Amino acid sequence: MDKEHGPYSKDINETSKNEQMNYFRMDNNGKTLTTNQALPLSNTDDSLKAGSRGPTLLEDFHFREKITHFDHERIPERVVHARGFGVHGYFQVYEPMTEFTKAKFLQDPAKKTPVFVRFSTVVGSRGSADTVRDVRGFATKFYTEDGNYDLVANNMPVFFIQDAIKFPDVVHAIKPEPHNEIPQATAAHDTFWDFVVNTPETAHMIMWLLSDRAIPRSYRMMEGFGVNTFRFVNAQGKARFVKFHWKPLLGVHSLVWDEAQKLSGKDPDYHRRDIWDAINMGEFPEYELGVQMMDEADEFKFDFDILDPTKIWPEELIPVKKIGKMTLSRNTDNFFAETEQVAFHPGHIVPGIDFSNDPLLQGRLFSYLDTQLIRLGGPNFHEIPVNRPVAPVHNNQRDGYHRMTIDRGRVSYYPNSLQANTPAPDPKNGYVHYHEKVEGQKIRERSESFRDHFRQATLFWNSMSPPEKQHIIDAFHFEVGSVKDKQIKQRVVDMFNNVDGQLAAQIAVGIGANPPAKPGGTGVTATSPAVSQANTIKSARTRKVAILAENGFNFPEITQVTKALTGAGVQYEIISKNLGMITGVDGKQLEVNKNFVTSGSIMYDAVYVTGGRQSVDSLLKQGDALHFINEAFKHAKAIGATNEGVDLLSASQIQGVPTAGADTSAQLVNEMGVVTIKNAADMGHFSQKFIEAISQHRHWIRQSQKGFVPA
Ligand code: HDE
Repeated sequence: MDKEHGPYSKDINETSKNEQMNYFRMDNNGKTLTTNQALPLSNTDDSLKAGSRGPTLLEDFHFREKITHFDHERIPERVVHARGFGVHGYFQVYEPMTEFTKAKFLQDPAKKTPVFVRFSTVVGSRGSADTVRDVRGFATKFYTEDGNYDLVANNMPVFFIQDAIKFPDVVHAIKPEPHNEIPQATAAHDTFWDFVVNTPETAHMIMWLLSDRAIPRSYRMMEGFGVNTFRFVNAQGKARFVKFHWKPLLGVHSLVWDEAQKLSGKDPDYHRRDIWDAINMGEFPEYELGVQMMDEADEFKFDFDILDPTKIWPEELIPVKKIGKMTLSRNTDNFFAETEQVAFHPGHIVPGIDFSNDPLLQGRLFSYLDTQLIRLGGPNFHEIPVNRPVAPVHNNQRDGYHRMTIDRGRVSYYPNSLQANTPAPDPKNGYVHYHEKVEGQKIRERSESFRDHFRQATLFWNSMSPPEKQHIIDAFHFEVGSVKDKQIKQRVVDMFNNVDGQLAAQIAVGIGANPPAKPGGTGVTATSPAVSQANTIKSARTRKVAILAENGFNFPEITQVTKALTGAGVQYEIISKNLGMITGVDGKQLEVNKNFVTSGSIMYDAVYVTGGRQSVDSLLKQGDALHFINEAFKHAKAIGATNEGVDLLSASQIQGVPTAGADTSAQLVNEMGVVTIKNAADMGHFSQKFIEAISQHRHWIRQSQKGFVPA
């Protein structure tokens, strides 16, 4: 930032957005209390009254200012994506993308472009829970030298509808029902499924929505998809169609439904807390930016329309080229100022990136600017610190609510001679819309090529691993099982019979509907392995282990294990009956992080029970400790126990899984993600296998072993 450009800068780098925001930061610590006019105040506890027991006087300007400001503290919440969480970071391209696009932030691998990302749920209101079944928003603002570029993405690659004119309908149908505002933050009610059965184009998206993708483990473990088809344009004016992807380096992982529901009560802030803590600990979330590119000549070579937002471009047909990496490295200072006021818009574009005729995208280009005008109170929302480009802004737009820029001079029009005809357009470097030839009849009609609604839904279904398929069926049972209208339920079965006959039959069983009269399907047998989470990156890094211990634990044993966990980037917390300190057999103490009342297995990726006779005997007497094990087992999480700790597993409902026996050998037993060892002083082998089990995320094999999953 320099004097000439004020809070703007020509030089965009990793810290330039942060420096710009320094112009607006305020520290109140140690300061005298003032009014908004900077009048120092002597009292803010008593209103001005006629006598200490008398009426309040209208003269009390401080009371009026304080209360009026408070009365106006809320702005309208976003009509969709109301609940969100924002973080700062930066983006770096891997190699110059000159061949494909002239976008400046995609040219120089040495350059770090600042970004702000807001993750969100779609349906719930601002105060709803993080872990509900829903699509997640994944919106990124790049503060580039050519101005702000917004990639306003979701964590699913397709959408409910093909044309933006239906957006108010789908949103009205999924939001709480209007007569009683029930239910909150869920699609599991009549109006939504009524819309679905009357709108077959939703079929593919419904498959994604009922899959594990809709209950992510973490914002750090989610993919992002631009959904709509865009264009890359290079300096020679050559264009290619492009789809954008974010690929998390930690892989794509999900919660299980039972866990997600419980978390909604125990920790409704689970996802925001997770990313907030990770960034504060220096475990910066990273995502690679991927692009699928298609020559314009290939536009009609596929059995789907590449402009149809209910279709993926299967990665096996059109590979994703990873072109750069985003690192999220800084939390916000103030939720309202940054996360609530950030304004995304797919029309915030830079030279080198352009639109396609995808009818959903075309409609989005209208909606986002419109919504910011009402939400942020006028046309100057681009001046709010988080929305300000870092690159300088010069134009003849003036005035309006909350204008902050003090434009100098007489000229606010173009052309002019009083200011040498500036600010002037730049025909060479300025944005030029791609010269696409467009002709057609004015018509309200859907293209024939948009008519196939089921083939890719079948492709998705075919691509799921057995546990993923089971989760989808369970989700149908819950969602459609919550619908009261019997006809709608039956029509769900009939609609999804178009996708797969077996799927429809299994849906029918759980919701009290008739199986399809004739097994249906599309005949598609292909799969797209890239859409299954079974094939994702597995890592124990940043996973969180609950360690159960009481007084009388074995200190050297627990320290060996915790050292190994830390070495692998795994976090842990000590859980005990009471908060405070616990004392080991040798008198050494450890601080308890959480007790059973303030925690639950659902908040962790794995559980470890450490040895020590007295500690384990005490745990054995606590239903909470046994519940911890049973629940973690049911949710398919890694469980580890050493020496006497194994006794707690034997007393739990998971006795069916082999654990280390009481004989004298220090044999390690590793079965279905349950890792145990007895009679061992060296925890090296155990720690290694336990960390491996954590990195597997979940051990679905337990679910396929009948009888192993406690009810
Ligand atoms: Fe949005 N969408 N959307 N959307 N969308 C909004 O803008 C809209 C669509 C997405 O964290 C709204 O500022 C229409 C697809 C995200 O602030 C609104 C259509 C995708 C966010 C709006 C769509 C998205 C929004 C509400 C066409 C994935 C949150 C508040 C049918 C690519 C951004 C706001 C944030 C927000 C309209 C469909 C992603 C009303 C008309 C497809 C991540 O303008």
